[in-house]
Amino acid sequence: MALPFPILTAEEAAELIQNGQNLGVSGFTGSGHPKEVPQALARRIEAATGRGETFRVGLWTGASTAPEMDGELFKVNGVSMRLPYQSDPDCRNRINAGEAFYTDVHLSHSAQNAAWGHYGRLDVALIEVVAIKEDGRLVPSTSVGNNPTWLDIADRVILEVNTGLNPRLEGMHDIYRIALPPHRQPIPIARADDRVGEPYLRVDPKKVVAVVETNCPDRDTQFTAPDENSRLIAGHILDFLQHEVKKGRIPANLLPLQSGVGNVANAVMAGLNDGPYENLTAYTEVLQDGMLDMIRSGKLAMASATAISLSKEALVDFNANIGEYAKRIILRPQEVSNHPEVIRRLGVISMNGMLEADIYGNVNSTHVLGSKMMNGIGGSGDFARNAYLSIFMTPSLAKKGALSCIVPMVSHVDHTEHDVQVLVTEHGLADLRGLAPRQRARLVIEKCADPKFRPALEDYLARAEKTANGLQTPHLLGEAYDWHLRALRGESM
Ligand code: 0RQ
Repeated sequence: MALPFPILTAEEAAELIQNGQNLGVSGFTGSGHPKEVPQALARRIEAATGRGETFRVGLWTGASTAPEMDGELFKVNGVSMRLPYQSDPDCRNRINAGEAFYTDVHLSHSAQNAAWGHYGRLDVALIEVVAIKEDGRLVPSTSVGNNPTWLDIADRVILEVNTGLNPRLEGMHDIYRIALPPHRQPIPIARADDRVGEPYLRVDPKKVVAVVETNCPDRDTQFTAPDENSRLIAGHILDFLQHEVKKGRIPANLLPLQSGVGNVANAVMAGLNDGPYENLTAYTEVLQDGMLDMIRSGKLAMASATAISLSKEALVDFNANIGEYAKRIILRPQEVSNHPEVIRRLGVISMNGMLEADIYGNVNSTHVLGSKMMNGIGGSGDFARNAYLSIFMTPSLAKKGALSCIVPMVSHVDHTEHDVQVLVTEHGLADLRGLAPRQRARLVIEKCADPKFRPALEDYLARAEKTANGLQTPHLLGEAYDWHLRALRGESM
């Protein structure tokens, strides 16, 4: 059956998007985003603003995208509201200049919030796919993200069919739909490798107003070789996991792993790949190079994620051996990959980066010096609250040693002391489970703080214990943020 979808150019499709509309766009950590319509839209916005007209859209994605999407649209100041996670420098600059609003929301919540209408009406879904089947089902791209929901709730749909992607991605996805309450049922995933849905996205054909053919690769993610700090952090985590296995608290093949984005996370994977493990599994959001290496070496039996985000070299390997990888990778909607119910049931071991932690174990993942947005909470909260083990890691110092990543009180809280079980820096690992705040503070200072800042933290704690108005979580409220104030003045903390 030939589908009656209009085949349009990117320019023609961009003409279908109007000022003030909300766009639900595919894309998660630089993979699976539309490549050409956003650029055509940016040109249309630039032309309109050149004529003195206002042209701005709301932009909802799965997570971060790439320069040809967030970058182009934010360069022309064409986005009034962005959610739920971003990492593009142009996007970040507009947010921090107050020129665009940003709603930083847990990745697992974004689809249901949108379906409930909390973000307003979704006018257009703009989704990259690998192919459209004869019966209208869609072969998803390198990320699934929020696509099922965007396709469901949008008034109109524009599809980018990217022939540059590997057609053998077909079959790798598992699209399971979660109904809204009161119709919600348990998600029947009991193991990370359970398939519970179907490999295709579905769309009401009447809503499809344009199909645009593209032939573009995903953004490639650059990973640097693990630096000394990353290797040390990875080493502490590996020793800790080994200790937990010996204690009989986790099995020899560990529990399903979730790993955040970036070089430290990748270094931990490299460490695990060299470790004594077999038959590991992953229940995570993003599959990066490190996990691909582990699948290739046979250490990682399978990985469930919502996106594949690889370097150029890893992508070559992925495409060359996709038949083998397809047996071991499942890509799910992000409301399933990040679902609290499944994360809790599987007992995930969660490892995420952070900007700073305080001596009591509260973690700031998002705001530089309290006010300035970095990327967003992403999936870190979905995992931290519900994981069997929630681990946060960072080098102990930032900005050439001027900033301590261990502070008396974090300048913004993303993960509270109740959700943070383990803190790790290059100096050591603090296992906070079962400890009261003052016990935690001693351990965090001893194990995680850089020696340069340790005496000042010890002094803060000692004076707080003497003079605070209570000894559960002693603080010197007039002084707690002096560290950040010094940094804001350009001084060392
Ligand atoms: O800034 O590049 O301008 O120098 O923060 O720091 O050390 O490169 O760390 O790449 O591992 O990212 C929390 C941002 C860490 C990331 C964060 C400055 C530092 C540098 C980055 P410059 P690094 P990483 C799964 C899970 C939230 C989302 C998440 C993140 C920049 O891990 O976005 O976990 N997490 N999702 O100089 C001020 C400090 C600082 C600091 C570092 N204490 N104060 N600035 N920096 N520490 C993925 C998804 O959810 C999609």
